[in-house]
Amino acid sequence: MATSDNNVGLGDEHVAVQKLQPQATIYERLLKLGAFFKQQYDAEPEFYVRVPGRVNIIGEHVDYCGYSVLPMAVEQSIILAVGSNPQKAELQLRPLDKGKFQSFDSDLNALDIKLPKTGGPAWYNYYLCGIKGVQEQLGKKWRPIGMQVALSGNVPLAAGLSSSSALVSAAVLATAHVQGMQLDRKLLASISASCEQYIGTHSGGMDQAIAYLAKKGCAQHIEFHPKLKGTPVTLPAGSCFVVANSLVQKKKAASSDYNERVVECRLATRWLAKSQKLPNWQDFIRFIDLEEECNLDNAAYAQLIEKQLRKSLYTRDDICEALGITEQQLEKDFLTPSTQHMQQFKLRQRALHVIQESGRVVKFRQICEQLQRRASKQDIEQLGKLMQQSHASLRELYECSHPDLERLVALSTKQGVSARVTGAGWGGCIVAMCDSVSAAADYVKVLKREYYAQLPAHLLERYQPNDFNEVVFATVPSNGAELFVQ
Ligand code: NG1
Ligand code: MG
Repeated sequence: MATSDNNVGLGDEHVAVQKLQPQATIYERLLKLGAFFKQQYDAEPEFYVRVPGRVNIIGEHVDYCGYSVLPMAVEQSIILAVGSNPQKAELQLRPLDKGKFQSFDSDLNALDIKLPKTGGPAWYNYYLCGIKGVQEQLGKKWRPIGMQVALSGNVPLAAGLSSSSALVSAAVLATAHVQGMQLDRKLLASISASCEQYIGTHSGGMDQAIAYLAKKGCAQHIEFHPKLKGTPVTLPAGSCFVVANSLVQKKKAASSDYNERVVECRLATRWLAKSQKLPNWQDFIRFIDLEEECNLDNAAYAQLIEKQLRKSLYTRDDICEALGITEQQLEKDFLTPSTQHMQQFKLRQRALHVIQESGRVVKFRQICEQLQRRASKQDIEQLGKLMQQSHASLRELYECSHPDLERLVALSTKQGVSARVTGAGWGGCIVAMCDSVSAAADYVKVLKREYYAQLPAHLLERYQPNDFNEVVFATVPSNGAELFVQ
């Protein structure tokens, strides 16, 4: 294997090759996976990879418009045990968690990412995306080195905690290491973000960025423009963030909801650029580029949107006429493969959400920084308000909530806890901010009693009474991607 031993001593901008120590929090999980690897391949793994899921504290549906986000890594992660074979260009994937997933084998010289018309792609396609990403990055330097992989994950699936990106990012890290690349965190995050698009979701880069840039003990303010940058943000002392899974699964890649929002944002940007009579208005599809070009502050941007875009729906004809394009051009230049059916578009609502949410992210970071200097009750309350406003905007303007998420948020509000949908929405999890560890414990108890114990029978039978610790839990910020050798 041409592993990247040259990562030793490169500092924390690179993924270090660490010796696996019994003190490591996931030691037991890795050993169990190692034993499974041995059973499958009759050999010891050469290395292990761990990539966490994430919870986004604020900044939802803004990354693909170029705006910053404020996530933290959770403790739940995807882990891989990996061996390599330069003699045989074969990929072998063996999931430890049987039942949910099937084994998968493929010739590395004939990788094929299959996107079915309905139902969403099979799980191993996420791994294939990662390989393809590294292959494209290396170009002529790529060598088809076989990989034997055993894998296991405890990030809840389709829950907005980014299990998909954890898998893609883990595949990128394992492949990059087998190929002998330097494991630069930002580069690997960008590769992971671009290659996950092969799954068909036109997402931004939040999940892959936090998967690599996360640091234990703090959230990260992640900026994408003009280039990827992570700044650690210390969350208020004593605060405790709780994640609660509504148990409504949203398989994003199996639906067009997400890409529909991406399309509406692109169209709104182009429309606004034209309204400003910019000579190069046809170049704009991201809100942030227009903001820069016109030197708009957050309030002025919101005013521009309210002035130029109406509340009611836009038809295809409205858009084509205003932008001077044909329907074919609309389909080719703006609609993605999964959104070719779109007939109507909401522009003002989507644009307002993105611009106002981007302002809330900046404010949230500022307040956290102020709190480092002097603790103030009003500042903490202000953080809670920002989270509530974010949720209201996602429900009203972005329309990506769900009745069960609304029930969770209403229960939180009743407890005096600020909560919001986290991740893409339409199901999945909420994130809630509690003032203290003990307040979080009380809050979790209430959710167990008022939400989880009341679940419909088909969901309830999957859990022991009073044992919902995997679906509602307090979380502390964990490390980003790690690589271990024994
Ligand atoms: P989820 O659905 O939580 O994995 C998605 C996107 C993010 C971001 C959020 C919404 C992917 C891989 N991730 O996250 O980039 O746009 O929605 O803020 O699709
Ligand atoms: Mg996802």
